[in-house]
Amino acid sequence: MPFTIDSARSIFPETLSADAVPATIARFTQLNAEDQLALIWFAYLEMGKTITVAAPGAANMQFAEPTMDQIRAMSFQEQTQVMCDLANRVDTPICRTYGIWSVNIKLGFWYRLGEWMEQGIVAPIPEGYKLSANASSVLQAIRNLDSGQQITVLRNAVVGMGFDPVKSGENKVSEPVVPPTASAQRTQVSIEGVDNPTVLNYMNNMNANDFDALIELFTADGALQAPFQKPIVGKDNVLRFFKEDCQNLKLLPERGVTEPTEDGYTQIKVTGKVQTPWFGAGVGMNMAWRFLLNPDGKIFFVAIDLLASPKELLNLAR
Ligand code: ECH
Ligand code: GLY
Ligand code: GLY
Repeated sequence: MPFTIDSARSIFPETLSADAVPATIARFTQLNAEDQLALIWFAYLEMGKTITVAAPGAANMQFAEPTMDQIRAMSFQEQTQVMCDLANRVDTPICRTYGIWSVNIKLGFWYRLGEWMEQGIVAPIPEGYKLSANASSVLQAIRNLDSGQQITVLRNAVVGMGFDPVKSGENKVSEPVVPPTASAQRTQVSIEGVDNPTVLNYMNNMNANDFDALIELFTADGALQAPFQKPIVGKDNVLRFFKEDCQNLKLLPERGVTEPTEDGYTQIKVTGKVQTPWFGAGVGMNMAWRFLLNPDGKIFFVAIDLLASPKELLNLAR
């Protein structure tokens, strides 16, 4: 076999991903808990002026409810302690519960806490709170990002909180899986420069939440690399990721390039936009997909990158 997962990761090396996102997260993580919470509060309020976040569905929140009720019943001081513990990743029962929630449940939890902070049910950020100089500079760095990068920073900040001693894969708590879109209601993408059926089926099955069909496009040892993550390897793990973290995404691929490579393998790069159910059409993230298909047309590797700038949408160089 001419490729390993590791060598596949560097196909289309010219692709410029948004390194400002992990760089900002790294700086954010260095801040103390009070600054982290206040910074996100300020960033979230500012972003709320231009983009609208969708309330999580009730069915998606049922797993967080007991914890939410517990927090609601606490004093302001206790609530502040819980939020600081989450930011500090302390080993507490609530931080462990939070640690095994899927990304969407974590986001939904904070969405609800934010509402409660506004309504005076949960301890607010103290009036007149002054960010440290470092925190102000991180907030400014976030302001300078495009909206797709901003929401990725917020998401990754929330994902990093809590305590997960084993980085649980299997025993994650996640929302119910929605049924796939009925055939008659499905949309079909078209991609300028790409007519490869595997790639088109990948986009169409993802858009239809048809993860059982989607996973059959992969080789048994195939891998998927999400933005700023290590590859997820093997069909079982990739399928679990789809069901947990990929519901109701909207993939809007625009253009791409296909080229044969070693031993009958094919590499295909596609660029376009992606929308998350949290922001819908309000935020179009500039993305690239870098596929490596085996001689049978199965996906051996696909990397999904958040691009550094809209200019990168036109960069199809190998
Ligand atoms: C408050 C103050 C105290 C602290 C906190 C607060 C609340 C913060 C809140 C934040 C909410 C943030 C949200 C962010 C959502 C971001 C979603 C993103 C989604 C990106 C998805 C992508 C998908 C790409 C993929 C593709 C594939 O082909 C394969 C799969 C996959 C204010 C209280 C914390 C409430 C809601 C960035 C890019 C295309 C890789 C998934
Ligand atoms: N409203 C976004 C979600 O529940 O996934
Ligand atoms: N940060 C993008 C994702 O993995 O969903």
